[in-house]
Amino acid sequence: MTVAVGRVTLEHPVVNGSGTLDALAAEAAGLHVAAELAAVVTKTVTPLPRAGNPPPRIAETPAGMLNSIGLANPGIDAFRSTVLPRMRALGRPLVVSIGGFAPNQYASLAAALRDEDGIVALELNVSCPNVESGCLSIGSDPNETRSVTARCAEAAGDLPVWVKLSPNVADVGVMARAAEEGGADALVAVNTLRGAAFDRASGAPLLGGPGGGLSGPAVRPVALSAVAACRAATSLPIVGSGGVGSGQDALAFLDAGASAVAVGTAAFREPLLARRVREELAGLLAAGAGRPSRAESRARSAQPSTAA
Ligand code: FUM
Repeated sequence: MTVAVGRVTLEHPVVNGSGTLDALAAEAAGLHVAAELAAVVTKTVTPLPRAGNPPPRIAETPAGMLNSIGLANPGIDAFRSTVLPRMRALGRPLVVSIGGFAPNQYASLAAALRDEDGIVALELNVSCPNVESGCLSIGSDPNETRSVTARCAEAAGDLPVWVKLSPNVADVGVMARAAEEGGADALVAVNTLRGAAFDRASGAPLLGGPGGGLSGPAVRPVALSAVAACRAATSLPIVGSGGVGSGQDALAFLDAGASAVAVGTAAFREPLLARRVREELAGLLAAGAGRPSRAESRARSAQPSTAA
């Protein structure tokens, strides 16, 4: 089950999506979720502390969930002094998600984290739809994406840089290529799809923040399509993210071109989901040994027939 995501070797292909797991709180509650993950991905850290968006911050929708957290986090200084040492003590590889409101903020975060032990990669969040500036405004412009990736790749030293892409763009393949040109080691595809919901009785928005992001089974086909587009546009390894709730879902992401998958929304109901996904995927891969991969099938169908 070992997989390589660029320069990072993972024990198996299942990680968590940024912002969907408080691994420390889970541990305190006796749920050893981190142990089930090949790497623990942190909530996005920004240069300064952020209280986040006003409540309500989540709302259920048919086959999905909307969130508008607003990048609530303690800021990089408190993250390094307080959170990171406790996360390190979990004994799992850490991927730290970083976000900001201008390219130089990402680069300063990368520089601050480059020499910290236990971190195997940085994930650039250029795709959060729930803040009024930064993030998605960078990730929906190929020049900005290329430039912020290049600045972070330089500032991060030897630390691999993954870029988390948004489905809220006309062509995710263009953004994937920009990240590759900027020196990304891997892509994470995708963040949430912009969404909104309104209370039937009052007509008021169900979320308190300025935006909302849809996740869960409803977005899986969107995410699979984005992974396939990234696969076609670049040669970077991809972590597929969006509605993974079973080994079968994970296999679909591998078929689309991903090397690993992130679980998120479904783990709110089933905290140890990562274990089930990993076990089911292992079974499916063993049962399907010899099944041609999607890439092989494509290559075969592209070859001229030699039949008489
Ligand atoms: O609102 C949030 O903090 C969401 C972040 C994200 O989607 O990256």
